Amino acid sequence: MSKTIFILNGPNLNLLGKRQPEIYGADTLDDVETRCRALATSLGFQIELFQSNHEGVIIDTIQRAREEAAAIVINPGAFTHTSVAILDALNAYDGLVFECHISNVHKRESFRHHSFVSGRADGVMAGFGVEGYELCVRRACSLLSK
Ligand code: CA2
Repeated sequence: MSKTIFILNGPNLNLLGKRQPEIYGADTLDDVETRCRALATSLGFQIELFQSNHEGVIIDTIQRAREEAAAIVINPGAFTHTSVAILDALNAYDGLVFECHISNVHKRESFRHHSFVSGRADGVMAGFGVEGYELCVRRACSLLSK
């Protein structure tokens, strides 16, 4: 079984730590990658972190995960609330899926309350800041080690 976990990030998450720190915090995506990699390595796994502003690229990466990753941690960004295509790609993936939102989407505008991804996810994280990514990686490693 693959020991790789893909961490996928959708549109605008390349701006993490650079804009709107009051909502998304001061850590960058590079910081998230460093911490998730250290955690995964300590638990005997490896991570690959991706970010794209393009829906098709995210779908291509989910399809690649079918061959290369035992779990996906995904923050689809705004595509969470719009993309049936990302849901279809995740439904074609057999491994574990964790949905991770930095902010508590349920405390925000009503259009952020619905997620197309949640119905496929094995777990959903929202409002734990960027620590949520590490919690998802920890859970994935725990389930994959059983
Ligand atoms: O809370 C989350 O993680 C979100 O997935 C973030 C998305 C938003 O559309 C979702 O409703 C909730 C937005 C990502 C934008 O990321 C930025 C980060 C820093 C500065 C500006 C945008």
